[in-house]
Amino acid sequence: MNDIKPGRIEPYAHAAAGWGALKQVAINLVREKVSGGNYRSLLAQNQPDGFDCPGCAWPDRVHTSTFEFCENGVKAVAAEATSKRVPPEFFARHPVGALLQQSDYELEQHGRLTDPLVYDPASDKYLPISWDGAFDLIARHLKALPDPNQAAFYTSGRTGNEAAFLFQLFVRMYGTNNFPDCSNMCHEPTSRGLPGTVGTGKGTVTLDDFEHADTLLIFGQNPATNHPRMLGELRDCAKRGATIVSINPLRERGLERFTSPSHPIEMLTNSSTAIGSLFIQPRLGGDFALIKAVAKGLLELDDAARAAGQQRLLDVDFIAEHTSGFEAFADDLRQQDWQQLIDESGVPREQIDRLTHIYAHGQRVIATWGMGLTQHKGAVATIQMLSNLMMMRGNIGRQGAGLCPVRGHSNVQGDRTMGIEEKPTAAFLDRLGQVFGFTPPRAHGYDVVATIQAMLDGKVKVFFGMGGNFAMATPDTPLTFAALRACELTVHVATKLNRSHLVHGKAALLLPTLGRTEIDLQHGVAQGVTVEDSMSMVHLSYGGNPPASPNLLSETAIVARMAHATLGSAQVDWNWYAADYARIRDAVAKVFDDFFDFNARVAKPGGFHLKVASRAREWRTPSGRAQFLVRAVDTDTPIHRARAIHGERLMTLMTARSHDQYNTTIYGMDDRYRGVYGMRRVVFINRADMEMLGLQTGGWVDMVSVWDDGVERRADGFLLVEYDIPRGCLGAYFPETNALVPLHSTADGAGTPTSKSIPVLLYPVNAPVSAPAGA
Ligand SMILES: Nc1nc2c(c(=O)[nH]1)N[C@H]1C(S)=C(S)[C@@H](COP(=O)(O)OP(=O)(O)OC[C@H]3O[C@@H](n4cnc5c(=O)[nH]c(N)nc54)[C@H](O)[C@@H]3O)O[C@H]1N2
Ligand SMILES: Nc1nc2c(c(=O)[nH]1)N[C@H]1C(S)=C(S)[C@@H](COP(=O)(O)OP(=O)(O)OC[C@H]3O[C@@H](n4cnc5c(=O)[nH]c(N)nc54)[C@H](O)[C@@H]3O)O[C@H]1N2
Ligand SMILES: [Mo]
Repeated sequence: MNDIKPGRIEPYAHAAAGWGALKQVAINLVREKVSGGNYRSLLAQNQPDGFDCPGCAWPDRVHTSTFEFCENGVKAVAAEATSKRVPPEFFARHPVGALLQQSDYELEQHGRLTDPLVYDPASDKYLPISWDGAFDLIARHLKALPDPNQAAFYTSGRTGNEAAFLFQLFVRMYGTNNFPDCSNMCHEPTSRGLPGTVGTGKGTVTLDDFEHADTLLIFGQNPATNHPRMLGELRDCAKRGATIVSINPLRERGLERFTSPSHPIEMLTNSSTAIGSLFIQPRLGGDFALIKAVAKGLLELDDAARAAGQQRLLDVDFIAEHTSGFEAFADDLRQQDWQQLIDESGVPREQIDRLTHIYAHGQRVIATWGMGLTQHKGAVATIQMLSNLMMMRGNIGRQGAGLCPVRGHSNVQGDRTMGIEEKPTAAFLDRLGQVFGFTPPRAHGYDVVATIQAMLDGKVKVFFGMGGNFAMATPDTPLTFAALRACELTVHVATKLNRSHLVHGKAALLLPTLGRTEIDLQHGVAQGVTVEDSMSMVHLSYGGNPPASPNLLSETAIVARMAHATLGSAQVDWNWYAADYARIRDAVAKVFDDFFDFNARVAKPGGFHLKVASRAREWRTPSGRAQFLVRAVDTDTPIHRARAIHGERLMTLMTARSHDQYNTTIYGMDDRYRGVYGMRRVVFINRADMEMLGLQTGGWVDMVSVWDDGVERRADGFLLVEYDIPRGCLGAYFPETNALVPLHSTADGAGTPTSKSIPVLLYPVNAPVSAPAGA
């Protein structure tokens, strides 16, 4: 592509956001050839009567009228509002085999899909098909399966609540709970971990709490890239004098200095706000030991305070009134060896003590976390240890304090709330069955990893993807490709072309859909969809742009027509629901008590806050109390085992996002804040490790995973970049590195692929011939 320049590495010397971000916005609008009319859509982003930004799940300050500027939100919107199209003629010219040769970047750059397509094996091409023809094909396949559990239904987190609700209803009436979703690869350890401690798998704070917090602990997150609007909040906290600690193997730029594009003075004077007060750089996966160390340190400080007759550092009233299990937890902390915590966290004792001091003296503490905590073997235990720590000082369920998982996809939390869940509770199934008069399947279904294995084993034969890019987002790429190719039928509902559409089953459909920025007309009436952000605010979103093609259907309409074709409409009149989304919301209100008066409440500007019981100090645990959990340091991880064999040559690799990507969608080749330009095949490494391995900056390596099943997993041709990263740790971008993640390397108790702790060895190579142009 002509906008790929030769690669270069050049440390970024400026604050995050600011003019650099504004320039990128202009570049993206031009690159996507966004038409004049669609420019206006940018102004409607996150406004009361506009659309919810399809970028991330960070909430909006709806009451302010200022345009909350966000470079990466603009990229997401521009990508959808692009004037480029991929009509059927494109597919007539390009067989699937040829498209497979293109990079992920090129595939998405072709633009928006315009018409439903069916794969023709004779010509190896996608050909046009009518919508009715497409739904008949799906229905025929689904009806032919001897067991509904031979189909799996994937959801990516952009799908609105209405489509998600109808989707799960259809799939359960069809007869399965096979709901793999992007959440399985993302915040699943949060959703599985928090119920064990505080009873509810969601965050306990709202944006208002950020105005009152005096201490913020940011674990494993890169907000400058992934949640840029969060930086505005952190800026205000920093200006107020709050202490902000970043716990991250990398010192991410946006957590150091930030120039707010929403504040003209800061922009005009080229000034910036320092964000972070303290940077702690644990080794990859070291957070559990670090958090446990802080808990132990806090307990020791409290013991000393009590002995000296000084004010206690534990919130003894909260512990007595609201929790159970504290004594066992404290005993375990007292017996815990200090040196083990220091060794496993990779954080020196002085820094642990500093963090402990900050935490012990913070009056209102918020802990936030992202993928740096969730994509590890011990992720569930880590999140539970973080809840333990927060409970020790009663930092849950009071103003300015709380747990704040920062979700990814803009409606990933809402989709789960609507029942996109492979392990549904009996209570939910009872209610769903009662409201719609059927017997929902009880057996738990497959998550992402189990779906891939089931496809490989011939147990899942039909794969339906509601958005996303299953082939590239999932681990063990060659294995996943083989799994998809073994299917009888693969179906993808998508806005843009991606590799999942090309790695298809024997029969395949590609169904184009409306994006959230587009007007969704049903019987001439514009429909809004609802979404739930990371802080449980539910609000309406109305697209304003004309659809990319007259032949697009909304996701809701696609579900309804597929359901009608498969199950008929005797029991549920699917198309009646899809004709007016308010009818679906009424049904949602019947199934979920917390959605009472749904239509009325969501009509108010800004919507409403969905009740989170733990925020109200209502603990939905078996004991009815918040539960302290004893958790031991895990010294038998794949990393420990591989290091026992390979010694210090064994490296731990994390795979994260560059600044110019949205998950598997590559917008460009730069990672500005980390100083990488024009390339993606780079690996960040500590200088001492390079010396130890006899490697040099500018050298090239292949990476090979260390796993115990005899399968060779490799990713070849990465440029070494010296970086401030702990010894023994590496960083690279996904999806290029997904081939290295073993399918069965997952988080205990959550099944999330361990994409941030992959044991690898490096092998030097000559510069690859095609270097360095991208994916
Ligand atoms: N522009 C843009 N926005 C996005 C996305 C995108 O791709 N592009 N993706 C969306 C989605 S789905 C999600 S889930 C979120 C993801 O947002 P993040 O959670 O920020 O995700 P990552 O880029 O994977 O980076 C995680 C951070 O964790 C750090 N880290 C890695 N391993 C560890 C560890 O062991 N311990 C600690 N403490 N830190 C660690 C990395 O250095 C990095 O700073 O963003 C959402 N928003
Ligand atoms: N190694 C590694 N792997 C990871 C991660 C990691 O950090 N490291 N992160 C994981 C995480 S956190 C996540 S959430 C997953 C993401 O996994 P997915 O959600 O499956 O992937 P995306 O890249 O977000 O999906 C992009 C595609 O969605 C389609 N799309 C965009 N908008 C819409 C829409 O409105 N409707 C429909 N129907 N389709 C749409 C477009 O066709 C686009 O190509 O990846 C995971 N994979
Ligand atoms: Mo995510």
